[in-house]
Amino acid sequence: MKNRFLIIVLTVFCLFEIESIYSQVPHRSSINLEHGAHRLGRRTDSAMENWRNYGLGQFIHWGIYSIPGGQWDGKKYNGAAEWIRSWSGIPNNIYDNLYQQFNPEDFDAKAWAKQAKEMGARYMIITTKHHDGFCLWPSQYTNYTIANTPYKKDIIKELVDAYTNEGIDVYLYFSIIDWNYPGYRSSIKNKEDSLAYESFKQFTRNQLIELLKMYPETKGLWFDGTWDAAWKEQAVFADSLGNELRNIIFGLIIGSRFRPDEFGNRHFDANGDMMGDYEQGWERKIPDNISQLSGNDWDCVMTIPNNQWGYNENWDGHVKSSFELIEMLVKCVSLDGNFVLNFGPNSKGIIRKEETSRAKEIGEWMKVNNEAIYDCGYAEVEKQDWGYFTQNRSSGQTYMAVFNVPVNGKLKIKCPEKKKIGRVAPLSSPDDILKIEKINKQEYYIILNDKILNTPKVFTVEFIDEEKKGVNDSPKI
Ligand code: JFZ
Repeated sequence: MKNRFLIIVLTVFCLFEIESIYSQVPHRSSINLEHGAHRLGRRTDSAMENWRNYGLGQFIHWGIYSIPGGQWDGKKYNGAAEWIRSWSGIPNNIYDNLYQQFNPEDFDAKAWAKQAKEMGARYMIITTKHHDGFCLWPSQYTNYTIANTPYKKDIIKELVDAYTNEGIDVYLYFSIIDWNYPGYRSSIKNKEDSLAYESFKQFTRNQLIELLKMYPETKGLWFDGTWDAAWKEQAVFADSLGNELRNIIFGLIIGSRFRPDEFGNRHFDANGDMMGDYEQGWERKIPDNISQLSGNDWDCVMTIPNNQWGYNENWDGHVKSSFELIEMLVKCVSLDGNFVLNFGPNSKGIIRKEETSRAKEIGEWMKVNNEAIYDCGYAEVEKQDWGYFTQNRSSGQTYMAVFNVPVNGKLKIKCPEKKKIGRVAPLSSPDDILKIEKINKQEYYIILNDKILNTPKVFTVEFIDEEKKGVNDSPKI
């Protein structure tokens, strides 16, 4: 009796052990999914190649949350300003009537677009509707829109036109969560909820189709607010809606924060494969190395303060400097991603001075160095502590972006296998070829002329096949 018990215990233990061993081994499981990933690996069409090569983008969070600007009735809301409606410090009925005061008299779409262009942004994402449900376009499916504010004019159209004119591609942010629509539910608990949610789904579908038809220049949709239990049950609906939207605009780009699979998994399906065209989970964070990305396209969306997207009068805590933001941009590109910097204009339509100065400083750096950003991605060279390598995807040109100069003023480089180092020169003065010192097989020092840099500096670097002769074949040291 005792023995039988022991055998059962041991068998159960072994089964669990085997299970836990296997669950640690990355493997392609064979779960048959109808609404999982529809493609393995990257999209290779020209629309997606264009997306991949942007490097730098601009995010804009604008809506009626810019009126309270993170405070109400003399009290400060501790969360992100665009979430203020969810706070007990401001009654819903007051918030939901703020639109009657929304009148951004100083809004100048052309000036915003020009500023973004000068910063070096090649795409822009605008909040058409955030979680509060207020629409910056005159949607015919709700009264809660810009058309019913004193401003009246279609802000999305003004922005789409202005940015498109500057050659900046426009993407529409759309929140599935909608705190204003009566049929919206975060979870479905009974028959009434289920009926209400059906009307909400149709409303969502109508609005999305409306947006793509009204703004056919749109290159993609940036979805948000898809974490609700109710939405996680919508694999069938969301999958078919995605297909419908892709049929309206050819090449439309939709990230991984949109549809769930039939098990309610988000971003990655039950087999671990990414759903959507790029990974949308890098929010205010950047991966440390390329292996974390499993070969997927991705973008990083970043705030200048800690976590404020919409306008907040008080930026508490650390506010990132332009150099910090430039380093983030370069790091993203070095790991094959895009970097998208957020702006939160105020209720008058003014972009605050802290954002304007960063846009200007990033732009100044980009004017000199954009060659190391645009059309660039991961270079197969081991990263060193002084900064990052990037590589042009068509020409193969490799760049070194230097942020930290070692005290000896020498930058170590480990050459890829079967390569040796050729010419290294500053991007801004290509004739000032730098001296090179060989340390070991495959290891070199680049000797800098100035140990103190007052701005992140970019160098072009040549890697040549070992058997071929290059400019710096026998470096004169
Ligand atoms: C969402 C919004 O709630 C927020 O207001 C803002 O619009 C931002 C861009 O998106 O916030 C998120 C969404 C996802 C994560 C974190 C914040 N996430 O995956 O870590």
